[in-house]
Amino acid sequence: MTLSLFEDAALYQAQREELCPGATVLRGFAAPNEAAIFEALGYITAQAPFRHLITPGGFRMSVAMTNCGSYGWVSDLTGYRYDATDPESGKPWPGMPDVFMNLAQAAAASGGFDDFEPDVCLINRYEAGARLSLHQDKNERGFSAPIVSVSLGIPAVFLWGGSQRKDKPVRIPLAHGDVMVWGGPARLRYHGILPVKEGCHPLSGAHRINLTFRKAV
Ligand code: MD3
Ligand code: FE
Repeated sequence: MTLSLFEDAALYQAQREELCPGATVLRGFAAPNEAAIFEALGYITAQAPFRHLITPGGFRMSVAMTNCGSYGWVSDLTGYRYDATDPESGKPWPGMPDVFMNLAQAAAASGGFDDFEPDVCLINRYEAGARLSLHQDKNERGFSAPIVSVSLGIPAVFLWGGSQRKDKPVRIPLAHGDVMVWGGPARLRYHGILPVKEGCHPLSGAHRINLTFRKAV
């Protein structure tokens, strides 16, 4: 049996873990929509292929990225920013598919944040060995909206830190379909992803894909 996103709230309730005020893990929340999500990813990456961005410090990121929505997160030697144009194509980013928007809004509401209106979906692709070191997400214009993150494909270990870089992070395993909502007091916590182990998933092959929905502007 396949449940739609909006069915059986009681079942999802049982899968909800509140890590701290404002931070909620929704285990398997995206799984019912996996086929539509991967179909949409195909359209997005045909227009805006995954690429390895360069950090302001001159390093090539091990995570490959692309975006959809009104803006996209980009990095180059001049810094990090949100831009309405894909610098590779000179065109606007692909639009946010309905299945993405509906999933992000349903997850935000389930995490306690009504009226989430994301204008960016940053899409991260990890291959074996790729990682994201501890950082804060603070390129957005405001921090009142939550961030919704969707894990797809091969598993990874999420590092959930504190409000200072030196705070020792807690390790949280993330599997295909898991969704996390970060808002309120949790919004500016340090976080990262440990180097991803080799694996294979029927929908993503050797990759882990992460969607992060943000209100950037
Ligand atoms: C906690 N991505 O793209 S998503 C990122 O799995 C990013 O690709 C990771 O961190 C990934 O910036 C982690 C989970 C996440 C996203 C944003 C957060 C956790 C967060 C913002 C504040 C606190
Ligand atoms: Fe982040």
